[in-house]
Amino acid sequence: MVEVYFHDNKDNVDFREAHDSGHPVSLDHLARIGVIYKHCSTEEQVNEVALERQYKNRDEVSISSESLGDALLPKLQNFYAEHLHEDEEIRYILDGEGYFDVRSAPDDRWIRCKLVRGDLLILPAGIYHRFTLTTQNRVVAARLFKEEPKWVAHGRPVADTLSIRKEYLASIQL
Ligand code: KMT
Ligand code: NI
Repeated sequence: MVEVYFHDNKDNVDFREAHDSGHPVSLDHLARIGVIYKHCSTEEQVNEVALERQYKNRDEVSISSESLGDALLPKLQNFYAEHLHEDEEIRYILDGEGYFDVRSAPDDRWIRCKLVRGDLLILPAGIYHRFTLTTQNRVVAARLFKEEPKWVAHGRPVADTLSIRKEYLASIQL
């Protein structure tokens, strides 16, 4: 089951550590910034969510030193750079675990979601986020896309000027 809390913002410690500030965040708070959490014990349930929300594509990624070797660290550094996408996206954990950090608004604080097997997160288009493994160092996840996968990750602060960012901020109740 997911754990959600404010990140402690300590940048001198490995980003795969828990970084738990001790301040929990409710699923309601997540929903207010457009992030939806669900637990799906079967892939059937994932398919239902995908169908409901009209998702057309998906892939599966395995992120670990076994699957990526020396490419793991550069990949993690990429995932951990704050960015947004222009489409809503679903992430579903098939095995292992990972942290999705999402930016709260309007306070701009990092909220850390620790996802384990069976956890599903819907990230709205235009939300700033980043991803990392836990100290378990391994995740297998399904990534679902509404349309063709849009890999472009728009970094901050350039992405502040994108219309999708403005639309996102307008869509949440601040
Ligand atoms: C993202 O959008 O940052 C990601 O999909 C990270 C990897 S998915 C486990
Ligand atoms: Ni992303």
